[in-house]
Order: sequence, then structure tokens, then C-alpha cells
Amino acid sequence: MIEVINEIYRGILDGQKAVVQEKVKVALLSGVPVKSILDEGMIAAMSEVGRLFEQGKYYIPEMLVSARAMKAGLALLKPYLNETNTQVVGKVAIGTVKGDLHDVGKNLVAIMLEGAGFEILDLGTDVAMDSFVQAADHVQVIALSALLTTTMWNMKEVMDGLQQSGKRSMVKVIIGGAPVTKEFAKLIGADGFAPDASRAASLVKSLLMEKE
Ligand code: B1M
Repeated sequence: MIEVINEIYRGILDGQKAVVQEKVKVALLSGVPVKSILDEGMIAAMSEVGRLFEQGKYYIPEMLVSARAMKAGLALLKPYLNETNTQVVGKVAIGTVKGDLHDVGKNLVAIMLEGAGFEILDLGTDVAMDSFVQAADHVQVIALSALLTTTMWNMKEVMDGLQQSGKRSMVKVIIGGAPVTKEFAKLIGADGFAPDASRAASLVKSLLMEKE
């Protein structure tokens, strides 16, 4: 691994926000590919944080400071993740479902969608079903994120809410997050599942083309 990527990885693992910011800037100036910084440095470090948590070596505070360091680095990468053609091609409401506070993946999906030309209505984390249903009046796509095996079922609640309000046919719904699968998307009647942020952007594009 290139040394600077290793330093970014270490900075996130240690929750050192300032170090991550400095090293991401160094990496960008040195021409390290953005994808390598993101995948090999930042996302890999967050996976390791999860592993250390599972092993009882990290606790909530460590996960929290690592997430803050990750977000600080992500903010610096944002301009580089945007495509040059930024003509608005549609509007997407995105949020992490009720009971779930994880927002790093959701933010990454929002950045990629924005980069692909979508206007983003970011509803935040711990978003109640009603808020997604109301958002359906203003967007073409609803994007749901969940990181917990418990909260992923609140995606089904959103699907039911859309159905019961008569708004289901007005929007496409995509879902994602670590415990979510293609089979689960099918089970709850979502229009699609994406395993990562860049594939979420291409999925939304293809679903909207289908709609036209
Ligand atoms: Co929590 N947490 N956490 N956590 N946390 C996980 C998810 C966990 C896997 C850790 C572990 O045990 N290994 C585990 C879940 C186990 C399970 O349910 N199977 C877990 C747990 C248990 C918990 C608590 C319950 C712990 C407790 O209190 N005892 C608690 C729950 C709080 C709550 O939400 N109610 C909790 C709390 C937290 C913090 C708040 C401390 C913090 C989050 C801070 C924040 O987000 N602002 C945190 C963190 C940081 C993690 C880990 C370590 C990292 C998550 C992350 O940011 N990953 C995580 C372990 C792990 O993921 N390996 C863990 C990086 C991010 C880029 O990846 O979010 O997966 P991810 O997003 C990916 C894809 O999933 C996808 O795209 C992204 C990549 O491009 N994606 C989508 C995500 N959303 C998408 C939507 C789409 C498409 C793709 O379309 C709409």
C-alpha cells in the first residue's frame, strides 16, 4: 500500500481527524487516485473499525471518532467525486431509516448521486416513515440506507407507507447498506439494491431511464 494511503487508513483507525485531512490533501496533491484513497484508505479502515468493535477491542467512542475522521476526509474528496457534467437530471430523497444513526455510507451515496447530476434532498438519519412518504411528492427516487439487521426492516415500513398513501407508483425506491441484499430488496418490493455508492448512482440512472 502507498505510504500516504496507509497514513490515511491509520488516521481513521485512530480517529485522528486532522491527520486524515492533512494526509488526504497530500494524497490528492501527489496524484494518488481518488478511488484508491477512498477504497483502500478510508473504507478499508472503517471495515477494520467494525472488526475491532466485534472483537471487543473498540467501543462506541472509538467508532464515533473514526466516523468523524472519515467524514472529514470524505468532505475533501467530494469535489473529485463529482463528474464534470453536472446538469440536474432528477431529484432523489435519501435517508437512513428509523432507529439507525449510521450516516457515512448514506453520505457517500448522496455525494455520488450529486456527482452524477441528481439534486439531493438529504433527510438525515433516524428518518421516520412519514418523512419519506412526504418526500415522495417532491422527488422521482427515494433512497433508503440501513446498517443494522434490526433497522433494515424499517425499509419495509417505508414501502408499506408509500403503498398505503397511494404514492408507490410516483417514485422508484432503492435500498442499500451493509446487511441489505438484492433478495431483501425483492422481498420488500423495492425497485433496486446497490452494494455501494457508485453502483447506487448507476442504478438510479437506469431506473429513471426505464421510467421515461
Ligand atoms: Co455501528 N454497527 N453501531 N456505529 N458501525 C456497524 C454497522 C456493525 C456492523 C459493527 C460490527 O459489529 N461489526 C454493527 C451492526 C451489526 C448488525 O446489525 N449486523 C454495528 C452496531 C451493532 C452498532 C450499535 C448497535 C452498537 C451499540 O450501541 N451497541 C450502534 C447502533 C446505533 C444506531 O444506529 N441506533 C452503533 C453505533 C455506531 C456509531 C454511531 C458509533 C458509528 C456511526 C457514526 C456515523 O455513521 N455517523 C458506528 C460505526 C462507525 C460503525 C461501523 C464501524 C462503520 C460504518 C461505516 O461508516 N462504514 C460499522 C462496521 C462496518 O461497517 N464494518 C458498524 C463505512 C461506510 C462507507 O460503509 O455504511 O456500509 P457503509 O456504506 C457502504 C455500503 O453499505 C453502501 O455504500 C457504501 C459504500 O460505498 N451503502 C448503500 C450504504 N447505504 C447505501 C444506500 C444505498 C446503496 C448503497 O442506496 C440507497
